[in-house]
Amino acid sequence: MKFLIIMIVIFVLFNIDVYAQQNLIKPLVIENDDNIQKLIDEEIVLTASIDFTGDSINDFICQTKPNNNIGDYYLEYWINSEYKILKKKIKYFTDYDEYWFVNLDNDIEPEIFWATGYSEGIDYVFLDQDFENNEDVPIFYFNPTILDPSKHKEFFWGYYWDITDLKLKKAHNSIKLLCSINHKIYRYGEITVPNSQVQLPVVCFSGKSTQPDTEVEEIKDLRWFSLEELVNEITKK
Ligand SMILES: [Ca+2]
Ligand SMILES: [Ca+2]
Repeated sequence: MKFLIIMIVIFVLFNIDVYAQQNLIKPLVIENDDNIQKLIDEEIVLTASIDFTGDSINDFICQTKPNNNIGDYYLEYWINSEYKILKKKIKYFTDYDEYWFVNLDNDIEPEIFWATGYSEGIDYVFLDQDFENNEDVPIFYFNPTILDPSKHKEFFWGYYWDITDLKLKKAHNSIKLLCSINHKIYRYGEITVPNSQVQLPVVCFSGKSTQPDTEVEEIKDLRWFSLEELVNEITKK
């Protein structure tokens, strides 16, 4: 009985739903498609499938072969399910470049959770897709942490390879993220701290830490924020 009560409290506190859908969706590598190759002059080396438009039909992201004359970057084409090129991105080679999709607001297009950088420092950022201007615009940079209620220690550093999902709550037409803007985390290394932000907030993920001894500084006042509420709190006035 005591165990049951503890589990209920944990589920309520951390919004864990045993039947919950996965919030973070990763593109799935698929075979190259001749219809796509016909659209693009460059040679396609990798095609992934994901619904990045939010209409529940999978779209395509294609990496092309780097041009030897250019060297340090390649082109990435974002093509919708009707074989229309919606975005063409220049991608520079970095040590880390991983992204997931998750809808964080009331428009149907998913936002991008992007982990990128070098061994000296990894940036964690949410991006808003802007198809009209052919770009992905940073919404905010943050400190990722993993909440693991099964361990004594509550918070672990959220290396992207340890993250399994984002702590998200969907209620009353709003989507909320579990975050803290009251913490003592100081990041060493070469990371991006945008001028527009007063701080890098803590954003909570689920997952399992492979480096549980990595110290995470004090984090207080976890709260559910909508994207708008959080951006408003951390933007320089
Ligand atoms: Ca789609
Ligand atoms: Ca959205």
